[in-house]
Amino acid sequence: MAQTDYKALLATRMERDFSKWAGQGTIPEREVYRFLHTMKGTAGTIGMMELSEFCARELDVFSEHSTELLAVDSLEGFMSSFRNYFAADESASQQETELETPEIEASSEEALVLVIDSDAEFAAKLKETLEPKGIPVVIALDGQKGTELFYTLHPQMVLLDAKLPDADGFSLAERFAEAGRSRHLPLAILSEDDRIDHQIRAMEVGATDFLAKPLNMAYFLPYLANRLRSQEIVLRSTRIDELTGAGNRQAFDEFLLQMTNLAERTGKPFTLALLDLDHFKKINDDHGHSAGDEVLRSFSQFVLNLKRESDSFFRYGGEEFALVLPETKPQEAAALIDRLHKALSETEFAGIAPAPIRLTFSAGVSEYRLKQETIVNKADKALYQAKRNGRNQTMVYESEEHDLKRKLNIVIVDDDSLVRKLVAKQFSNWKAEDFDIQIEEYADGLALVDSDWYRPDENYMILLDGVMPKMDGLEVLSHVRSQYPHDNIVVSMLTSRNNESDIVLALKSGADDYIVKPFYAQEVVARVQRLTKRMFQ
Ligand code: GH3
Ligand code: MG
Repeated sequence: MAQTDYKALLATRMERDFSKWAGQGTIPEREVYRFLHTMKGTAGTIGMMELSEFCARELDVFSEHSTELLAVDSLEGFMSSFRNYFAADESASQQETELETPEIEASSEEALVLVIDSDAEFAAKLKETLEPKGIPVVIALDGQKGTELFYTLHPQMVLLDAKLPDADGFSLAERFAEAGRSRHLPLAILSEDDRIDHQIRAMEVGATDFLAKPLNMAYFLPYLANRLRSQEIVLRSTRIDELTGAGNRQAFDEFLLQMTNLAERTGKPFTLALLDLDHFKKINDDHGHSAGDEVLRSFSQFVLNLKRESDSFFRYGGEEFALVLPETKPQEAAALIDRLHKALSETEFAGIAPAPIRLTFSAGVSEYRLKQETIVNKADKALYQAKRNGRNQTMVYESEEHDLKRKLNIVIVDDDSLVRKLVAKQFSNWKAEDFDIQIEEYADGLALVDSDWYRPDENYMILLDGVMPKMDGLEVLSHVRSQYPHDNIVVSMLTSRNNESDIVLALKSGADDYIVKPFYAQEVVARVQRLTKRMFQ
């Protein structure tokens, strides 16, 4: 649909509201407020920026909580201003925004910045400054959420306030610095108190920088670019994952390329196995992330000791490892890996937690044959099958018939049908390699909550409007967070950002992210791709 069609739809809806008002003679002030609020978001989303700004100004005049009744006659000027924005010749002067977009490709791995700061206004300002420059930002308002996001999202940079409501920023920095060392993570401690002993402490705990608040943005932007660039350069030049001693992702990518080239030249196939620890998250939850790190180290050493000389072992990411087995058939590889399973079942890892820890892993195996470049993808699908079959086992990728993609449900909850349509349409262009995508729309919170939407073995990305009739976004959010597990549900609030408390409440109530209205649907899709890629893969 082109922008003009959306504009026509919006005009029709507006006229429907106006004629309803005319029939009533009077209308509650809060209804006018709600009308403006919705108009503001939708107009901005479909590119009618002037109308959106007009609504924003008018919103200051009306109150959301008023009980007053307004005479419709007194709103005539107000209504004709609206109609003027839709006048036919205006479409020429209005800047056309192309909403029809080409097919979307999955976004590549790019820098993600994690801001951990209880000052939501400050964090939001960073987010809203960096994102237009192509650097996505995710916010945590306390140490606990910050830790969770740090380990799940693997950010390329962390900005951490020294004072957090539930943790000492310096101690947290010490843990992150240790865990992030293998990826040369830039980690800045921020504080209003820039006394020298604070700065010294930041360096002692392993932060790479100390930044005084308020930040000087003119300095901050080049600083950030500088840090991200050097991290990339260092990463490209290192081969070993410092935490585990396995080869790192960079080494894996290069090695795989060499192996495929060799296989194509010589016709000698090789096999790839992806190994993923089972229920690893529980170790973090039960014993803390340092114990989790220790387990990763122990597991890696365990495999390095038992693997054949000719096999190469890498940390693929998080708690997932890769084993490349040259001149080995998949069934042979599976037998080898089953020997690892057996040896691991006889091993206890002591000294990490109060009681010895036992581990299992699942593995997916795929053979490289000529001209099949998606070997990682196939091993990953086999791994997914191994998980679905109950974990602690090896699966060999057989054929495309058995492809089992992860299910990702994009759930759009917004009372504005135009916004729903726009966003849903944009998502329908997403041809995801790794996910089977389903788009679901709900007209309000109650419609979602009352429906049978949840299936435990699927993943969910919920895009949740803040202001809705019957049950507003925050109520839906609290319901979802209290009734369902966090692991497979990512929630992003769509907020009109009337004030700071909207965002604070959303993040405090368990939202993982927020998107400010008005937004462009393409932006929403790009954000969702990034988040889901990191959260669910
Ligand atoms: P499954 O059996 O399905 O694989 O479950 P799981 O818990 O192992 O997998 P899931 O993907 O749900 O969680 C993986 C967790 O690993 C999430 C993340 O917090 C944690 N993690 C990732 N990288 C690191 C790391 O470097 N150190 C620590 N301590 N934890 C990590
Ligand atoms: Mg796992």
